[in-house]
Order: sequence, then C-alpha cells, then structure tokens
Amino acid sequence: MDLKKIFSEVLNDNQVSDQAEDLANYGKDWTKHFTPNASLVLFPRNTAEVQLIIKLCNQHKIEIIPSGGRTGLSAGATATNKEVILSLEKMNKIKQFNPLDQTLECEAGAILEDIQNTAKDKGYYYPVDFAARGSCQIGGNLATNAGGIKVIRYGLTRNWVAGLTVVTGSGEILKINNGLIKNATGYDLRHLFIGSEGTLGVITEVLLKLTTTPKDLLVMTFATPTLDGIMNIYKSFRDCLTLTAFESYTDVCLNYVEAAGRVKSPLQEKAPYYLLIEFENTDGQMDKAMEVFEQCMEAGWIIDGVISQNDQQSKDLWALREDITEATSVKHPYKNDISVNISKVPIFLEQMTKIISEKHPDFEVAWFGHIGDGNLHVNILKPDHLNSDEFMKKCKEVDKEMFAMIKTLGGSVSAEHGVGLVKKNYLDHTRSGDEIKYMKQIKSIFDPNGILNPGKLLP
Ligand code: 2HG
Ligand code: ZN
Repeated sequence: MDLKKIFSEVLNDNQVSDQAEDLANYGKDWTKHFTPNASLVLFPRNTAEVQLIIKLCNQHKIEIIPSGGRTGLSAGATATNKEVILSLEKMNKIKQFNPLDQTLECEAGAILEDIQNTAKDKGYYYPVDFAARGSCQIGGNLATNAGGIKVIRYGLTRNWVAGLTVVTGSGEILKINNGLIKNATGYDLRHLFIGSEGTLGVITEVLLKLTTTPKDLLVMTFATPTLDGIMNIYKSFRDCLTLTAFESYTDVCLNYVEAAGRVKSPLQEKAPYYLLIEFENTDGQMDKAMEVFEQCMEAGWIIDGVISQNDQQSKDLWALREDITEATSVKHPYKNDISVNISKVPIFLEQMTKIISEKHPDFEVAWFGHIGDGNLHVNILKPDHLNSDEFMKKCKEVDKEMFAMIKTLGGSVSAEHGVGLVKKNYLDHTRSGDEIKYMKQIKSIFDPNGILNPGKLLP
C-alpha cells in the first residue's frame, strides 16, 4: 500500500513525512525501552483534516497513533508496528478567552506551559501542572487525564475540561458539552474520551476552565526520619491549611539531584525522607503553618525545615523535587507510577522495599511523588554490572510481585502516567474482568475497525 499517496489526497506534501529522523522521533515517547517502527507521520492543521485522515484510515484499514508532546512514560503514543502517526503539533493555537465564562479555547497541540502563561496574562490560572509542562500538549494531557503536583488542591485534568471536540475512530466529529457548567442530559461523553489514551478518538480542540490565581504561595521543605511521621505531618498540615501540594522524596533522590549540580538543599540535617509542602499565604496561614511545624518538630516527626522567603527560594525548593526525573536518568531507571489510598502509603512503601531489597539487594530505588494524593513514583536505578536486558528482566519480576501487592491493597498500577503498552497486561490488577469487558465494548463502538492506537491500554 502506498501510504504516502493515500494521504496526499487530503494533505499537502509538507504535512506528510517518511523521513527516517521523523519516524524515529515521532515514533516514541519518553518511555525508553521500545524501538520505534513507524511508517509515516502526518501533520493535520485542523479538525476537518483529522476527520479526512481518520476516514481514509477506515477505508484502507490503516492503523494510526494520535501523538502529542510525547512526554508519556507508558508507551501510550509509541509506534512499534509500522503504524502511521498523527501528530497534533501543527494544531497548537490558543484561540479564545472568555472572561465571563472563565474559559480558554485551545487546539489539542497547544503546549501546557503556553496555556498556563496565557491564563496568567488574562489574570487567571490553569492549575494542572507538572514537570513536562514545557513540551507536553493539552490533547495528551486529556488523553491521559494528567495529574501532577497540584492534584490535592485542584484535582486532575478531568476537572478542568468544559468541552471538547473529538474525531471518533469511525470518523465523526463530536463537539461535547459546549462549556456548560450544568448539563443534565445523560451520559457525559467528555469523561469517556478523557483518559482513553487515544483509543476512542482523536481530541482536536479543548475548552478549558480557568480559576483565580493563588496568592503568595509559600513552600516549606522538611527532613523527616520515619514513614509514619510523614503521614502524621500530612494529617497535621492538611487539617489546618489549604495545601496546594504535598510532595515527598528520599535521600537517594536528593543525592542525585545535588550531584547534578543545579540546586542544593538548604537543610542542615540529613534524613531518609524529605517533604515539600505548598500553601497560599492568606488569612494568617503562615502563622498556622509555623505553629504546626513546631508541633511536628516537638513530636520528632520533623528534624529540620525551611520556608521560602521569596520566589527564587520557592523555585529552588521545587527544583529539588522536580529535577529528580532528569537527575536520575543517568541511571536508566525502570519506572513505575502507582497509587494507593493515602492511609495505605506506609504499608505499600514497606512492602515495596521488602520485595525489592530481599530479591535484588543490588538495586537502588529512588521513590518520590505526590504522597498527598497516594501517588508514588518508584524508580529502580540500573546497577552498572547489569546490561539493559538483564535489568529489564529483573524489573519485570519485581513488577509481578509489586502489582500483586497493589491489587491486594486495592490500589492502581498506574496513577497518572497511563497504561499504554507498559501496563496493559496488568490492567486486570486494577480493573475487574467486567469493567475490562465493558471497556472493550466501548472501544468497539467508537472505533469499530480498531484503527486507533491499536494494542494500547486494553489487553
Ligand atoms: C513526576 O511526578 C512525574 O515528576 C515523573 O510524574 C515521574 O519520573 C518519574 O517517574
Ligand atoms: Zn508524577
């Protein structure tokens, strides 16, 4: 099949690429262990062109992969099987701001940070935030229902979608919800497409809700000696303050971040665990925070702490947490992104450490994450004496035990990075057989020919 010829019916030459560099680049995301093998990359400019592409794909039974900023960590947008890639990159406009509705209309390829900055310029705030903000696209954020660092205050991407336009797998254009706050007219299809990882339709436009800008955000960082202490600190602060973030990392993570040389911890004391909390300094919140801090020190849960005095210090404290992914990348980490109920975080961490250290004492683990919403990132760092294949094999053995444990705890094998290719064989550890059956039926309704992101998400 001459794919280039087929798509040249509806796209210009500069919207279709079979250049080796493009195939390699667009064929993968940040998940390192899949070899890209794409056959073509398409760059539509609007929803109508996406529709034309999807119709051709159905007509010729061509498998197609919607692709955003490719910052995903679960191989949700990789092409490994000669698929065609549909990049939303040229659809990156931020179109219209409506001050009264407090909404911002964007194309799916708009970069998250551009959206955040536009909202800021208009005097508002788009609160979903995470380290990949500079390159991830809003369409991908919706497709994975992205979470990140402010979930305890603002929730997931899902909470901020007032409407969306999608081209379904069978090629219809659906404009869903139209920005309405109240709309009691049956199934809310928005929420089917959000988190569907490009398996039901291609999201092409998004209407986002904005909120008021938080005032005077303060950041505190603590050194903490015990896991139980962390949970006590969490409860103490959460009960007294409106937290915008409650993040954690270990001494292992901090060592890598400091070794990278960009930031240094201002804390005098060393501890196995560190916490970062953020809150708005309104209505005497800072005094309250200092009071709770003193109580936690007295109880021995915190052994050292700092509070940001200015924006630069806040940024530096955040960098100690946000630079972990980059700083540990020198060790080719095997990544997991799990969640459990907050009350089960200590037992998860205890058991995870046991599973890994008993069978693989040579493994160094850098865990960190959004402890305030029960989401932890477990990164196993590759020991130098193992080659990639040996390391991978051993990590997969860890997965088996760790996911079985998560199932027993009623947690999720993916909290925010999604299922993609990486977790699909473990979907049944978080979803019941009946749920998976319905998910497959839903897929066949929107994508009857199975052309959209085949092999992802569903086992
Ligand atoms: C974060 O929270 C991201 O920083 C990346 O979700 C996590 O690198 C990771 O494992
Ligand atoms: Zn995260």
